[in-house]
Amino acid sequence: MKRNMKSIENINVIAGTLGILSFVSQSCTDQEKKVRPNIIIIYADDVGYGDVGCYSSNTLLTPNTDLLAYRGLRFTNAYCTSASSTPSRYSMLTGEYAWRKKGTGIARGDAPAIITPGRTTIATILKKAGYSTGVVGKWHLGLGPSEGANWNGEISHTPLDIGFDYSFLIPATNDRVPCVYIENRRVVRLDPTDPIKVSYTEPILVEPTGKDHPELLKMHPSHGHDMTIVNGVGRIGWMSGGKSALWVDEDMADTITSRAVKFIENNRNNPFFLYFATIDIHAPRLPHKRFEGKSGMGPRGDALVEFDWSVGEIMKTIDRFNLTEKTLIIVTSDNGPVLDDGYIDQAVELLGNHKPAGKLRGGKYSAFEGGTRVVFIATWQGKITPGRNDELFSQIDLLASFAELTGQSFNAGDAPDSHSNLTALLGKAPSSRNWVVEHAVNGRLSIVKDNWKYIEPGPGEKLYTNVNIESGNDTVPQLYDLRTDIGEKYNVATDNPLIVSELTQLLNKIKNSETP
Ligand code: NG6
Ligand code: CA
Repeated sequence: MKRNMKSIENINVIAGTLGILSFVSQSCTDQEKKVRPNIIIIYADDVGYGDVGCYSSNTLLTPNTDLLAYRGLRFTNAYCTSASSTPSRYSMLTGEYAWRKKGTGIARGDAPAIITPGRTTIATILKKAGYSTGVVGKWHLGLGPSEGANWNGEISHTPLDIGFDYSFLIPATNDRVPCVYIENRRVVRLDPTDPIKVSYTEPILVEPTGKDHPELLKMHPSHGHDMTIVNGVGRIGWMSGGKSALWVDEDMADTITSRAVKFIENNRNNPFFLYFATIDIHAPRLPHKRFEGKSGMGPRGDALVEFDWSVGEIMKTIDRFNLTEKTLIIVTSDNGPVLDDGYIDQAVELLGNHKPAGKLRGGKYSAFEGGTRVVFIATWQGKITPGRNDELFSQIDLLASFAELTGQSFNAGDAPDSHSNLTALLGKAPSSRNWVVEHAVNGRLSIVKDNWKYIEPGPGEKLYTNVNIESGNDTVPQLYDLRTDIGEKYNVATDNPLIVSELTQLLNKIKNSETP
């Protein structure tokens, strides 16, 4: 089980096998940089590495996502930074690892803004470059000042304060109150005579809860999710009021996709950046009736079909305005897959042969690869040569890569962990990154370098029993040879003490912010 690290250092250079990129050393031309393409990030929620057709799942049809991959680059070695939503989103937008900053764990629905107004983000960079910037969908990065958002008036500390010109949000997750949309600084369709109250500490018992009134539920919890009932679903947190503003889960994909399409329509004549964060496929999975039964896998599979429909609507809009050669579209996910995430929706029972994490071990929350190695597709017709890209890529580098693409600079300290990897993103050169750090929900860090994966030791249960996901926790150091053991089955740490020591030191350096 020994493998010499030095001997594999060059393995990153991809063989010219059919469908895999081979590089004729190219950098991005000035011409390319001047193009200022529109940039769209379609950010899925909880979509796993094996959850779309083009990542080898023949068990589920995702024709639009597959077509996008066919027209562009399908990355096999791309990572979000964390195995849950808030930290992944924080890191991607700011270019700073969430684990460096307190208060970036899974946010409550009443959390204050986690990214301080004025902070450098992907949106501020692109706005400086002359882009119109918009965010539509799941936010989950807090809103309002430290005392909390004013749900009944003007909301401060929103995406509009960190570089976005337009925002249409669900504040946190679809299983957390408040269950309302927020457009720019206001709750949509709020009746001022029926003000919203939100609490995560003291029960507000004006409306029935899932705990006391299970007979009112159309979707039952398997764990948690038994507080205020909205649209027949028990949520995390309590709320009252805002009746006219409450969302209907089954219409959510339609609602946000139409806002995303409108944003593109309105900005089609100038460069735009759209961060479209879908609600699919996070629980509660309540896709629109027209997707019901389409996957044969119950609500989780149907939500994936709905997700793919949203991807298709964005693609159609870009095609309709002849923008395919002017638009870089990225599809990726905030963390790995989970089946039962708190609602009884037969995700486990109806799974069949489908493998949400593909060949990877673990899933959402986990330190194993299933937690953070994600679907990542990049298309830009005429600029990105279609194929498969096995280069190491991390969402943390999108900020600096977009800055390079649009000729913008920023102070290194403002986005300390983001380094441009533009040529790898566009498939023109090997990755400029030779390691990535992964962050599990319990805070545990792992590092991948030269196809070795090291997980730091520490306490914690091995199985998150509620969700039935292996955590990746162990009290001893873990080392996996991903080249031969992508499923992280064989811990070879004791056979390779030098590699363990090298990776431990590298991880410590990164933790201490020294640029290695
Ligand atoms: C967990 C929730 C889970 C989900 C997750 C956040 C319980 C028992 N579990 O705490 O259902 O909401 O937080 O998911 O409440 S994420 O994709 O937004 O990170
Ligand atoms: Ca998620």
